[in-house]
Amino acid sequence: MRDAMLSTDLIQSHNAARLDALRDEYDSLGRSLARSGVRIDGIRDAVARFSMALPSWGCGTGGTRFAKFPIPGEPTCIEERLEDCAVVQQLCRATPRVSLHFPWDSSSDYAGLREVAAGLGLGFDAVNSNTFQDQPGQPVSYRYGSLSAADPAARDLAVRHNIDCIEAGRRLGSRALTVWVGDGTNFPGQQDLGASLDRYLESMSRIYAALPEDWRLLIEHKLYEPAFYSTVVSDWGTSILAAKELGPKAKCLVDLGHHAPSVNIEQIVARLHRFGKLGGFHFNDSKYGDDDLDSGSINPHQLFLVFNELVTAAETAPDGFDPAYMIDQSHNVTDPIESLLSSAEAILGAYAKALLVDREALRAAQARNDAMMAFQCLRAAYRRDVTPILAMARLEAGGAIDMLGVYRESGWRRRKAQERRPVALGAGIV
Ligand SMILES: [Mn+2]
Repeated sequence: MRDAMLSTDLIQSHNAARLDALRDEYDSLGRSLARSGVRIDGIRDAVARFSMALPSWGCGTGGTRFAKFPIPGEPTCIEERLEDCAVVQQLCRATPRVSLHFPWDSSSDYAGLREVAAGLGLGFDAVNSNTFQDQPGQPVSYRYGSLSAADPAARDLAVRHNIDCIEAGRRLGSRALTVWVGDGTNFPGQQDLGASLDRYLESMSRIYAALPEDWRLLIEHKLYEPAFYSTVVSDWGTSILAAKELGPKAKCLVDLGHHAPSVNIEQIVARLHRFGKLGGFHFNDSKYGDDDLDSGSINPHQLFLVFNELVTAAETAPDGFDPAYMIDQSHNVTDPIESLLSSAEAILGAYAKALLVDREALRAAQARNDAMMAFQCLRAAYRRDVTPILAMARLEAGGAIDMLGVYRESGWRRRKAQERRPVALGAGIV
């Protein structure tokens, strides 16, 4: 990294004061795991290899559709959003890529932006299109839909925008386009439910045709919102059917908050993998029907069970297993950098626990229909406190043992509040 965002001296002195305690806790956990036949260094190394993307838009306060409450010093442009992502990466070392959203992150010089990011130690992950809101001066509105709109001019505009996103992504070094549309209806009878899906598929096939050879098209579904009666791509069933219809480069993206409450998401993950269509994840958490809360803040057990399926899937993947992982949440009451750090830790923790599952014992218990011992295999792994493993992986990669402690002491946000122009109040973007 050419330009470290935070003082490396600060990180080193913070780490030095915490190193003995970490070693003690890591060694103690290592002895305990060894008694179960697990090598702690192997888990640490696997955690160190895991990475996820940061959403550029997650660096600002999100708000809800009612309002947004900006904080002083939040980023106001793509370059400042990249700076904040670099702070997260510098401290946690598990978020080396950024996912951009167009036109929010539009630039006249994507090659230049790629260089700026590289200078900050960052690359780019999937690019995201936006046809769920109109832009100033837009010739035709998405009010009644975009890729599935009845108006062919709205569909053309939405397809064109997605192809522009691919072009921008190509220059940034991305290799995937994520498409989510808010298209749907608020009234029974408002649209023909079959015809609107046909129009969506026809538009998506035009986007698919523009994909470079080594790209993936990630289809994101969402049960409802902003449409409250019917949504065109509402569930994983629609998503996998669309992905199969479009071709091998089309895969399904699972956003943890985009399901009905009580849906078994880990089973969906297993199903999508079984049919070769598991393409990516958006991590967040949900209490009711939202997709905004910090990863692992409400139901960390569900996150663990999702990772349990991912670890199983990685073991059985015939030709590599490489889903696009990204954090996708809305920060309304916290400093976004702190939420992203805390969420990255929750995600890595769920992964580390899933790696601790004794899969041989699990398969044996499943084969003899021993429900209790099969469950105990998962429970034993879930009960472990893996924080020393995560901290050790971070430390060895140059990150901070106590990420939030360093961040607060650095005064980053206070400094940025002096330098950056204030963000206007206004309606939130979810
Ligand atoms: Mn999402």
